[in-house]
This record gives sequence, structure tokens and C-alpha cells, in this order.
Amino acid sequence: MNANMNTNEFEKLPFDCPNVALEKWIRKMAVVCQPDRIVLCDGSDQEWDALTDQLVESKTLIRLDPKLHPNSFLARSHPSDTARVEDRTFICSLRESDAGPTNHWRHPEKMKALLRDKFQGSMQGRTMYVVPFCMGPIDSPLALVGVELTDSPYVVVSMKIMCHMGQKVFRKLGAHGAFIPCLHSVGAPLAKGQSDSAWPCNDEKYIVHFPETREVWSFGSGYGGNALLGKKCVALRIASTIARDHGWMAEHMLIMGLESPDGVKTYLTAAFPSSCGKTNLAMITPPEDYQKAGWKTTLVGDDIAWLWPGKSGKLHAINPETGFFGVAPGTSWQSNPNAMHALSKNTIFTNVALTDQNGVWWEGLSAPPSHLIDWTGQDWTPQSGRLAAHANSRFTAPADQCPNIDPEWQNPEGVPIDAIVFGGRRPTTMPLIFQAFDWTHGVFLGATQGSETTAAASGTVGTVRRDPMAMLPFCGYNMGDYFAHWLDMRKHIRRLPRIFHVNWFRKDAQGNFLWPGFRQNIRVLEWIVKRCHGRIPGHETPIGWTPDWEDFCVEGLEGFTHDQFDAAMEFRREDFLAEITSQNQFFLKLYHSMPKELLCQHELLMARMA
Ligand code: GTP
Ligand code: SPV
Ligand code: MN
Repeated sequence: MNANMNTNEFEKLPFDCPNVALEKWIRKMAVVCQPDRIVLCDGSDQEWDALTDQLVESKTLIRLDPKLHPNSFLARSHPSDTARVEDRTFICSLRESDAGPTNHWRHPEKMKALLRDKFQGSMQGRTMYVVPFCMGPIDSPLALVGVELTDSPYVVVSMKIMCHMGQKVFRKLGAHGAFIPCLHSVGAPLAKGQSDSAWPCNDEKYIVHFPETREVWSFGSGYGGNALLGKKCVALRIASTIARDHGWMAEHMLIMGLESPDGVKTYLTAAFPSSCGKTNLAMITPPEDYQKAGWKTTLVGDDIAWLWPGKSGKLHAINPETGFFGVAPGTSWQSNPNAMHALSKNTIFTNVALTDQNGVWWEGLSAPPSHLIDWTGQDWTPQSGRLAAHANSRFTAPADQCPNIDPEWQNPEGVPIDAIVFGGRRPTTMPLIFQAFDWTHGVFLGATQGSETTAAASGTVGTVRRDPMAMLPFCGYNMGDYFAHWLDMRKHIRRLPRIFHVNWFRKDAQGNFLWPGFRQNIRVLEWIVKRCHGRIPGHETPIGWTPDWEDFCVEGLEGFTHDQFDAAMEFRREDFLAEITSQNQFFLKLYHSMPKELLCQHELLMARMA
């Protein structure tokens, strides 16, 4: 529905809103933001067609060749708005200590006053879209309903891909249902007659969470996790605080299934930092010999997992999303055919390059074409000496288009988890694979996880930083309390998952990867699965259980020698002593909230190393 509104007069909404709290909130926010119109989004295909037409008209989207990419579009963002902005992300709990030393904090009252000022008139000349959304299968006990008010139609169409959205959620909400209010503005009001830019945004950005009142306010950015508020803001930052209060876990993890030749299905989750291979692993296609032997892989989720102690006594996991917001560069028919199928239609690409055939291209897709329009809209040739696609360019694609989507992926009861895997980009120090001794040691491995920084957040790329459980940018409360919650969960899980640590990114002195990675990672998964079911022995070392050469399958891996395995698996005392020092610096930062068990794990590791 669509009705012209007289600014400042939102006495009555242009649609029926049976939910009194929602109606009140929309009207209040409309008075602040002063949009020209308010539209309730129903999530229908007709709405998608109308909005994408409008976005093509306004030059935010370019329609791709309908034969090459049916119903698909390219968006180019403003060069200042290409990734999450961690230094502009705030956790505004009442007490600073509840946000903890790893989050930016402001007092909620002060932040709200500041934001009210920012949002004042911020939607002038624009439409306020009301987007009801549900994270998680609609009938899941964990499902969270939110409503995003946004002035970005690009956000609306992206939300249709990324989560349950529109009429069905509005119905679930009913007259009395609770929802998480999420206010979003690109922060670029239009004066009368002023022409719009293709990617409106504001230099000043605020991505703000109020964990106690469960609210999100996002200002100034239209990109990814800054603007699609169901994803990082609700399903991780707000959900992690809800999960702590109610005995479950909201994690930055992929969820996948692995069926071994004997027909046994094992589900696992893996927490790798942003742009470190979750999508790649979640969509893994086993090499042909593995397929022939009967190995099958399925995908439940590629970015977020919600976990709780299920009826089976194991941790159960659901993916709260319905789409992928995946890193484009490096994705190809060789590296990730499932992703290529998933993005073959009904997809929005952002900041990739445009081909002369109105198709898309990015580094790593294929040999570079002789001419492209790069992500900034300029002509590009292989001689240009710059990236054609932004390093954090992404595809937004429906999850059910992935050929190996798990039949249980929308099961409200989730899937039972046997293994949790931690890991990151570690050019040195960390071996290919090892297993924690027990839950507490596993939590320690997650808590001390580190990784080279990537392009998924703005800032420097390539230095190792601590990113515990891959949640550093996404934990909605004090990281020390979060560790305590992980340790506490052990008491509520009858059949604990085994915990592992992997590293696909170790390099030799010449800078070559020591492990082929990608689909060959199935060999590591095979070892994990066999360990979970107690089928093979492990080798006890000071850092954990490791595979012996005899128990690690390299059959069919051309030219991968025993020596190369040893190099990928090596752990060196001097590396680990430096690692322990670096871990300690991070623990010191959290000193006041650090659980004693983890400090004890730290000492045990040092003792084993000595
Ligand atoms: P977010 O969506 O940002 O949370 O990231 P993600 O964890 O889903 O990252 P994604 O799977 O998109 O990772 C992409 C990057 O990881 C690309 O640079 C890939 O080339 C690289 N990558 C993924 N798997 C492997 C691997 O097994 N080996 C190596 N060397 N690189 C890999
Ligand atoms: C990440 O950075 O971990 C992402 C991309 O998954 S975004 O949704 O932009 O946060
Ligand atoms: Mn992510």
C-alpha cells in the first residue's frame, strides 16, 4: 500500500496495523524521520518487481542480461560505503562494563539523544519502508521477529532474499506479538527537486545496539551488515544477549552436514572470522573420488548458527537466515560450484565488475576479460593495475538455490551437532588440524582464536588479531561474560560436541599455501567425523589431539607427500611461546571478566609447552 503523507502528520498510517505497539512506534519514528511516504512491505514477487524496476530507474541497480543472469542485478556502492564499520559500531548497554572492553560504548540515553538528532528529517524526500522480518524458521521456538524501518529500497529487496519477510511475518506478529524495532536510514534526505545519487549514504555512520531494550538504530550506511539489520545486528549482537539470558547461543558459524559412505550423517558448525572461508566450507563439493566412495555434503547455513540443547541431548542448530551474502572474489566453478549455482538467478551483486555482455566478473572467476566496467563504474582492462571487483564485493542469493541445501535446513528443531570447528587465517604457527582435549580446552581454543584481518571490515588488512569464536565484532555484551556463558553451556548439554581447530591458510617461507584447501578440506572433515564417532585414535600432543599420517587420507591427492603433511601439521615451541604471549595480552584486556577456567587453561598450555 502506498499513500502520500503530509510531513509531520502521521496521525494515521496508510495501512491497517493491528499491532498497537508497532503502530505507535512507526508513527513516532515517522515524526522524527519525516519521510514523504510510508509503505508496508508484503515480501511478494510483485513488490520485488516494482522495487527493482524503481531501483533500475534510479540507477542504483543495473539489470543484468536476463539470459545470463535471470532476474539479477548489479549495485555499485559509494566508494566510502563498502564494508562493515567496526569503529562506528556501538553496544549501548546501561553499564559500560556490560559492553566490555572489546565493544564501543556510549550511555543509551546520550546515544539516543544524539541519534534522534541524526535521524531528524533524515528521510525527507524518501519513502519509509516497513519491513517485518523473522530470523529463523517462522515456527521455530527460537525465531525472532523484527521490524526494520528503512529508507533504502535496496535494503528491502535484499531483506527479501536474506530472511523471512513481509506478509507472513506481519501475520505471525498479530495484535500482541513482540518485535525488535530496527530503525535504518542512509542519512541522505532529499530537498524538493534535488536529484538522488545512485548510492545515497552519509559520511558519518552509527551502527547502534541497545541490548537491554533490544533495539537497533543504524544511520549513514546502505551496505551489508550495516544496513540489513536482521543479520549481524539482530541475529548476532542482539540475539547473543537474548541467548545468554535464555540459555542458548548465537554464533558466527556455518552449519553443514556430512554423510559418510556408511550412511551416517554428521552435522558440524564452524566459526571462522569474516571472509575466512565459511561460505566455501559450508558449500564444499567433495572431490570425485570422495563422491564415488559415497561421501555427501549438505549445507544448512553459511554465516550464523543459533544453538541450544535439543531433545536429543546434543546441541541443535538452526540457520536464522534464508540467503547468502557471500564474498564474490575467489568464487568460481572450480572453487565453489554450489555457490555458482546458488547465484545463477534472482541475485543481487554488489561492487563486482560488469562485462560487455551485461554479465558479472570478479577476480578469481575466470581469465580476465579484455574489457570491463569496474566496481567504481570506470573502464577497466587487465592492464589497469587495479581490482575490477572490490575485495569485499558480494552476492546476495537465496539459500534454497544452493543445490546441496540440507532437507532439514528449515526444520524448526534444527539439526544435531557433533563437532564445533574454530579457525582463522594463520600464515604461521597453527597446524592444519587438531582436536581439543575436552569442552573447556575447546572453549579456550575458541577464546584464543586469531586471524589475519580481511576486507570484510574497513581498516587495515593482513595483521593477526584475536577474534574469539569469530565473534569479536558481533558479541552484544562483555566478551569475558560470553566466555563464561560458553563454559556454562557444558552443564546443559548431555552429549557434548567435540571441538577442533583448523588452519587452511598456513604458508611456507616462499608464501605458498601448505595445504591445497577448498574441496580437499573434506579430508580434514573426514578425520573430524571419524574422531567424533571414536573410529580412529588421535595422537596426544601439548596442543591437543592430532592426526597421524596413517589416519589422515591423502589418497588421490596428487603429489602431497608425507613431508608436506608434516609441514602443514608442524607446531613449533618458539611459535607457540610467541602465540601464548599474544593470547595473554588479549586476556589481560578482559582481565576483570575473564573466567578463571580459561586462565587456568592458559597456564596448563604453558606447562605442557615447557
Ligand atoms: P563472511 O561472509 O565475511 O562472514 O565470510 P566467510 O567466512 O563466509 O568467507 P568466504 O567463505 O566467503 O571466504 C572467502 C575467502 O576465503 C576467499 O578469499 C577464499 O579464497 C578464501 N578461502 C576459502 N576457503 C579456502 C581454503 O580452503 N584455502 C584457502 N587458501 N583460501 C580459502
Ligand atoms: C561478515 O563481515 O562477517 C559478513 C558480511 O558476513 S556483513 O554482513 O557485511 O557483515
Ligand atoms: Mn559473517
